Amino acid sequence: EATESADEPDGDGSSGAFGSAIERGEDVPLLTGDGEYTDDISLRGTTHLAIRRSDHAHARIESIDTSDAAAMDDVIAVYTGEDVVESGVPNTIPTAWDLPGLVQPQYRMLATDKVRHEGRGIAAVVAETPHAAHDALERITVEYEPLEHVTDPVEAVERDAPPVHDEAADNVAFDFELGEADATDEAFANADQVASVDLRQPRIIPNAMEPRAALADWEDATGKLRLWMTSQNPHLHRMLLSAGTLGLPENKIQVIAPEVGGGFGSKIYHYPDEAVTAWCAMQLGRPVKWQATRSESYLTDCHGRDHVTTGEIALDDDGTIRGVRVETHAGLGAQLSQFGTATPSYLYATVLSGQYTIPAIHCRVVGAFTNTTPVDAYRGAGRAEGIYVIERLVDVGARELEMDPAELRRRNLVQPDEFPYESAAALVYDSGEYERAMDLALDHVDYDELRERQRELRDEDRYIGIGIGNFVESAGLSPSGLAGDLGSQAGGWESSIVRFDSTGSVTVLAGTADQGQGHRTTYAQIAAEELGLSVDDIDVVEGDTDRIPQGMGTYGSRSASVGGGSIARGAREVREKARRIAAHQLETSADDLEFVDGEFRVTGAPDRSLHIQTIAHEAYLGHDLPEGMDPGLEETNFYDPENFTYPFGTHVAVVEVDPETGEIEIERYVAVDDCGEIINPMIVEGQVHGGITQGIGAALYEGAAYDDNGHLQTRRMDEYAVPHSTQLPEFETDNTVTPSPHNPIGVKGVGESATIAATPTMVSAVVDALEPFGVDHLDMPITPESVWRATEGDR
Ligand code: PCD
Repeated sequence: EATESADEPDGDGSSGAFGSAIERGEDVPLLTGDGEYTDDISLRGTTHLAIRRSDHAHARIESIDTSDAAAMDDVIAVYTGEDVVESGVPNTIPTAWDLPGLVQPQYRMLATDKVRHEGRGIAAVVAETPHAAHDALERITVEYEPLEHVTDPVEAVERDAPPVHDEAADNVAFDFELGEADATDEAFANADQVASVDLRQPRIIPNAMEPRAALADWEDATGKLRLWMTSQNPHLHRMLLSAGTLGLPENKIQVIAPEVGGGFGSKIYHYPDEAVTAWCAMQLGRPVKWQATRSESYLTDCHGRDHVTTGEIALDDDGTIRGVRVETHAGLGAQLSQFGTATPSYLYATVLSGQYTIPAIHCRVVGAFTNTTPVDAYRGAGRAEGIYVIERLVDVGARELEMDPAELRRRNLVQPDEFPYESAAALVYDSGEYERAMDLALDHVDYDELRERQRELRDEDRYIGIGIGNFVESAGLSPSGLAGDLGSQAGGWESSIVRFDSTGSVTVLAGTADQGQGHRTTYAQIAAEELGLSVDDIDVVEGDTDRIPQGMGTYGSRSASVGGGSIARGAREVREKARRIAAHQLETSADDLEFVDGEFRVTGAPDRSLHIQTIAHEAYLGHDLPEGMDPGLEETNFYDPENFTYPFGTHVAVVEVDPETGEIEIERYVAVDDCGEIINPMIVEGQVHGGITQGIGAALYEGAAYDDNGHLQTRRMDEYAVPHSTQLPEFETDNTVTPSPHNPIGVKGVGESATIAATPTMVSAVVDALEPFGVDHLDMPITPESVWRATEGDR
């Protein structure tokens, strides 16, 4: 059931496009193998790049001998980090988010002096075939002086830990604080009860279906670089290549993201590898292609999470939350990835209020360098980690008070009339009806009856658990001014072009870049709605910086709200120009025109009308336009959101745990999500399914592990457990609709929501099942072994 919105899509609604479960037009080529991915693209004379990587966690490079490799058949060139330095390019992988006191060590395209994590690139081989390039890697001889290493973020900042960088002897990249320390201490001192939890959120490896890839083409005569790559944000890559690594003028770089097979955060960043690909093409004057292998991806795609946290919650006996205090050590890996600083600081600490009214919050985050793969955003980025902490705290708080966990949540929810709600963690939530979504989710499972059943089953030695996950997230990154105040080196706006072609079809060019989300369908729905057309009239173009001059890209669940907001605004401007042309040609005033079914009709004289597609034709003919009006019918729009959007919802999981075998069976999984106005319910449901799956993956199966030598142990798909469909229940999804009051089309993001919700929900469920065993918390991934160990004494 939808609430009324002041800010619904503005069209007349007659196209019916916005809000319907239109099938994804892009799927046919994707599902039949016709989609064109980076590796499918071939240029004449293409050569192939392979990268020699460090197999040490930490070592000084004594020498690199490339002569054997260079002499091999079909090998064209072998380069080391020194060659890149000598070429004189800026050679800097830049940080995109500054923090007070941040230590920013040098980060080059290829290592020169030291390697600081396993998988760090040290040499590049270009050959006629991919096989020749890979074979030659083994013939490069590298002599190392191994150094002591550290992989754990807490151990890294202990005294005597080996420094990853000389610039940060204590391995502290930043020491971040948010909230009021004194007020929080006072809240804790005055509260009736305090509960706490120590927890770890392990490293997650993104596992996009398509590993990263790049194809670079350098045209010497014009000094132009064309780079096809697996990018979530081609314009950002263009900027970072220009200002950071290669030093080419931005107008001499074209970045193209063709089909991209999933990203989940991992394809936001400017990695060394794609820059090396481009640099090699510039040296050789021939196209160069790099395609990561799966195990290369495990070693080099930015990992997610890696938090070690102590959280405390202060409560009164009646269940009122008085305060929350959190201290986290966040592993950053060996180098700072672009948003590696923002993810565990601002994106994390600011959601610690969750859906609750909490008067005092204080959070400290120590960002630590470790000899591991760099860490950055992974689906839910920061907000997933933060919501996990507050939801675990509410659960342990409920145990402490012996109160039902749903009841404790309910007593502290922010109420609908409190919006806009400014939390003690510095965010202003735009709108929400938390209790309505929570009730709906609990009704789906008949919560009270289920609790009854849980009690009965316990008498038979059967243990079911009911997990509840309430979430709210800051999506739609981000208002540019705010981002700038907090240290961002980039804006948070989005840009689009809405263009009528002269025969009446429409092209929408968008600065975002899809990796499977379905933008081509949903953007067409937005434009169709605003222009009174059918989605078939609209073609959507993304992912090419030469066709779409500006953009910020796809991450932080921003494309629907910021990208879609921009398209709606552009389409409205187009419609208003068309209205003025119609008024002129119908010899009436623009105010006297109604817009119905794509037609401007004179009020009271509906037979006098002009269709917007006819007007488009007139606009390009230019024969009969209003005095002073320029021909053409297209608008470029830049939309800078005034706030984040705040999707929310409640997920509920019902599990049965067998303490004898440790087996966890998911009986039911209910997700109620509120992402404001829904553009396409089928796509939203798909986003929720994928999100739940990744959340369950983190809770029960996934997690990267390093061994004592600093080697990644989970480097293949049979060593790193992503969930299989057979391990998942049928998901039961539902929605409430609370529009965002400030977004032009009332939408909020949804891409990350379910991952944020599912992880705490699942942990809550398993821990709830094990209450009779006195288990208050289990760290992820909760494996049968960890269940078995936790129940050992009591079985
Ligand atoms: N929607 C609708 N409605 C609403 C919302 C939304 O319909 N209300 C839809 C849209 O349009 C799109 C989708 O849905 O289509 C999504 O959206 P969003 O939320 O806005 O988001 P985006 O921006 O588009 O995207 C992004 C996200 C993220 S962030 C992530 S991680 C993930 C997700 O997305 N990734 C991915 N999802 C997905 N899917 C797929 N298929 N793939 C991928 O990769 Mo980050 O920051 O990067 O960490």
